[in-house]
Amino acid sequence: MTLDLFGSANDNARHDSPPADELGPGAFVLRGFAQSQLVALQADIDAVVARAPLRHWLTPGGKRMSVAMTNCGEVGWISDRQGYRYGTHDPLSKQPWPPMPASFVALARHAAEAAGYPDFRPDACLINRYALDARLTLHQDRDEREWDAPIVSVSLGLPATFLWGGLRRGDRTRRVRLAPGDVVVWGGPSRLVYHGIASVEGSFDAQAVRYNLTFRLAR
Ligand code: MD3
Ligand code: FE
Repeated sequence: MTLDLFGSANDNARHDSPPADELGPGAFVLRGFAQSQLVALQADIDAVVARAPLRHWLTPGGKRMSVAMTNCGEVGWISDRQGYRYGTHDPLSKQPWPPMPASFVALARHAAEAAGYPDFRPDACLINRYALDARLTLHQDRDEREWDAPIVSVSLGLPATFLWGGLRRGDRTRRVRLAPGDVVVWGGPSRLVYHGIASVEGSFDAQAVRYNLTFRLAR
């Protein structure tokens, strides 16, 4: 893959572009890609949450998820006893999900482009909030109709240990630290890789939390 952001070490030095790690085929960590936008992004998250509050979905098995979630965009990810799915309306308010803030749309598109996926137009943005005790067990993202489009993820707040596995649940996992401002783009052969969040790092601020935005083309 030939990408302007991922040139040689010399290129990076000359252009001062953020370093990128290839996690696997088609999956790239853009370290600090959203660093300069963290304050604006958090303000936009807070505005979405004011209209569509964070909530703990039930899994189809009836367990309360430890991660609190909400959505913006044309469709949002929902879980309840009936299963996992995307829907146009917030089941709590019965209103359509709030629109994606322009800052989200632009960031998702630019990050995808930097990783070699031009013209990414997500219709769904899942907002995840992790308190210190929250976890996301190993899973695949397969509720989307379109598996050719990448997924873009943006980390804010507390750092976390991300688990990066393989195409089978039992494949061994790598641990990757995701810090605020890191953006990860998963596409191609990595789109259906098993992944999760093992732990969130505490800090001196007992109130602090982690946020993650995931942008998807769901339908
Ligand atoms: C790899 N969220 O919402 S983002 C999720 O940090 C989810 O909140 C985690 O997994 C979080 O479904 C991880 C990274 C991520 C998202 C989607 C992926 C990694 C992925 C899809 C395929 C492969
Ligand atoms: Fe996921």
